[in-house]
Amino acid sequence: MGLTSKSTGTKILDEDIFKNSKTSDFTIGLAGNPNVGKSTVFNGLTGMHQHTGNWPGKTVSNAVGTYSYSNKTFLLVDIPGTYSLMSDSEEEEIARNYICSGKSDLTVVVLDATSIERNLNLAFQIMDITPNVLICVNLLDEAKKKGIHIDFELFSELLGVPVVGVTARKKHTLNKLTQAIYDVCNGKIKPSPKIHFSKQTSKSNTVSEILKKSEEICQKVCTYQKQDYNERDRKIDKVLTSKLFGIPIMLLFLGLIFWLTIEGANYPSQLLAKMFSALQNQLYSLFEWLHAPDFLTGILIDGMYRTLAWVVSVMLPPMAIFFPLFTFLEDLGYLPRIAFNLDNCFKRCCASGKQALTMCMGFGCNACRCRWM
Ligand SMILES: Nc1nc2c(ncn2[C@@H]2O[C@H](COP(=O)(O)OP(=O)(O)OP(=O)(O)O)[C@@H](O)[C@H]2O)c(=O)[nH]1
Ligand SMILES: [Mg+2]
Repeated sequence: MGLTSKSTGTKILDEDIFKNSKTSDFTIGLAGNPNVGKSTVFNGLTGMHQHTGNWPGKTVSNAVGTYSYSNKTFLLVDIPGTYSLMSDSEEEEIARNYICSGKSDLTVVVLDATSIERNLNLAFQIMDITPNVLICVNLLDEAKKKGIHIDFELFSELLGVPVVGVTARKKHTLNKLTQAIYDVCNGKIKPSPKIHFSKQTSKSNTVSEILKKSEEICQKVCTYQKQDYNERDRKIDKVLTSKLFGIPIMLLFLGLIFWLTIEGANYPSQLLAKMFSALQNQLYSLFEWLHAPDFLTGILIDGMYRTLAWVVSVMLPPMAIFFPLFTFLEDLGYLPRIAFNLDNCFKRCCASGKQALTMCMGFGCNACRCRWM
């Protein structure tokens, strides 16, 4: 049983999903909290290149791709991350609308293996809407590093729906997921959720009861080599997101990155400009030797070559410095903290802290625009 995949484009509207679903045997929605690896799972299954990034809010619209497994075609919908079906940011509304629309034959809820307790809240809400749920616990490599062990059989038994564990970055680990999706879609496995968010809340009339239930499940299915596995991260988090130090540390980091980018880019920019200028003289000599007409020299060297050389020498060095530095902050896991620190401030102008990150990236283009003007 081989897996073949086919991409069908990104940023798809709901009508397009409907059209595509007609040509596929099953439609699968990929839901979950932000930054749990949904797009990485999506890319692994469909062979597409959806943008992934270590910060919440990377995917802001539905994207679709298809893959085939055992003579069946599956349409996979990568939904923007959301913490709850009650959230109200634009991309979270897109997620909620799609999940609640009932357009999927199966909803795969992706959980972060290192924060199962927090992630389960959304899973319960989805199980309340549809019984056709499969839980995919991702980031098993990170969980292993932290000494977290998960009993998948017990997990599945307690929830009443199939649970599989994957490390989406390693494609071969997705085989279990493809098999489980196939089995559920073909009726070999029948999910039957045991916990219902709405029923529980009406009984006890409090959401905290549900949270207690999510906590109980976690205690049963997760075993920790070190109980204080999260202690160091929490201490660092407290400082990085504190009211007193959060913003100054953020300004320091971003200031340092911009300074390194602006100052550091001058040297390679000058070097590239000199190199292109030397090459330009050689090109003039070549065109003269070829007796090329003036208008051709004007178009090709004065026009195309000089513009291209100028753009490359001005734009390439800042990008070559800024993006690796930004990726370094991303790999450190600092970007979601920036989003958190700026959330209040951004909310005042009806935006979200997550937008700060794309805004930071946009600064490079603003600077270039100013120079052009
Ligand atoms: N170590 C590790 N990292 C992973 C794994 N899967 C995804 N990641 C990383 O986790 C980060 C988030 O992945 P995405 O696929 O963008 O997450 P997402 O759930 O689509 O995020 P949103 O679109 O913001 O909701 C990226 O940096 C991925 O490279 C995994 O199995 N192991
Ligand atoms: Mg995504």
